[in-house]
Amino acid sequence: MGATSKPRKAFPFILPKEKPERELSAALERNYSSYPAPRPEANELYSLFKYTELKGVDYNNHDGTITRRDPSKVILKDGKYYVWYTHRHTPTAPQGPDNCTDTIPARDWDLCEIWYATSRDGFTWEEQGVAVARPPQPEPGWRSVSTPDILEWKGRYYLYYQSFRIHPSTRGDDCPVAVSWADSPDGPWTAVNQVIIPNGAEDEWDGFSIHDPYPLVHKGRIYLYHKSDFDGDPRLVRMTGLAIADDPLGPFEKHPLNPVLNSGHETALFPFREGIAALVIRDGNEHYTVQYAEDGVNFRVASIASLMPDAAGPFVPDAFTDTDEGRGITWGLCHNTMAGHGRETQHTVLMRFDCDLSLDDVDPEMKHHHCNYPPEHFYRHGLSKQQRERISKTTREFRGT
Ligand code: AAL
Repeated sequence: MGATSKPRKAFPFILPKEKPERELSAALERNYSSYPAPRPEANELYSLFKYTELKGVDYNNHDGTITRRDPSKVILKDGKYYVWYTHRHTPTAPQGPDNCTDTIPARDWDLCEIWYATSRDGFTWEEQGVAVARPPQPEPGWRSVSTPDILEWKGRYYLYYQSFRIHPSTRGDDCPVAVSWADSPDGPWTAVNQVIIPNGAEDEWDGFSIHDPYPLVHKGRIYLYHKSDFDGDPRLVRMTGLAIADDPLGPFEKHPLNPVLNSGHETALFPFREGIAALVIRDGNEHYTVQYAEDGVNFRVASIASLMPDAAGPFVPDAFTDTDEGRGITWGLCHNTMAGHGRETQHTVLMRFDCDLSLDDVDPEMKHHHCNYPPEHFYRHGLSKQQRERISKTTREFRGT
């Protein structure tokens, strides 16, 4: 401030609800222009996430032989909730690429089938068994079918899923997306033996893997979001793209602006107001954010969250109603890949999550700004042996000993 300029009044104690008419720092400017509200409590796309263990599902004493993971969206039909997921029941836990066989899995989603469960309250689930089995060799999926999601379109149901012809450690977890259809969520499911979303060319972002298919109905069309792993230097980059069709069996047209989300892994999406909101959960610069795109394509960060659900499959009542007033979500199922009694028995369990990302429900407890973790939680993220050695070396050098 120059010696002659007028002293300015400090920023007010009460946070203005609207952007004040004054010069703002970049952070304050962003607080008013980038987020739906200047405080998280009033931000409809901000929430805490709370977790509950599911009742009714068994994991063989968590010995690693049973896994349930990558749940679909939850749908409600005739008073019952339905969910589909990857189910593995193998003689042992995954043994890695060098020790796997036709019955011993390489990875947690190898040698799997797609199973489903129903529930009256969303907490207790009754497993109903297989929805989509592995087809005979050499059809896509003979090695494993995994990571399903559901679409309801003109009274018929469609399950999109990853269909492996090689075990998922063979060449970077590559697989195409396949589809099966049924007239009822209870099946029977008919497999369509064709690749629904083909990979791009080898030098394109989706040249090798198309994972986590996630269909919604938007603007009268089928919007199918999916992830791809690419780049590979030093580790794969994960982003989310969009393919649009007028028929569930395609052709799906890849959006020219793909990838449409610069981060995310198993991204979950839902209609929100006139657009689409996304839970951008793991990986990338914008992991752990909730984002929003009025056009379903140009996403912007709407909130930053903690302890978000991995592989969320929310209950999205208006996923297929072609709404332009999306109401949001309050719960769903997700997974945690760290179950078991250590490395030898590591497997994945389904869990329930609750949140308030809804225009209808108001749950002030979900709008608190932080989660409290005990010290043990932090110590579990401890230093590796190599890190301890590096730190000791640097410390010795620093102290000159
Ligand atoms: C998940 C998903 C896909 C991957 C594997 C099983 O995180 O992204 O489904 O292929 O892991």
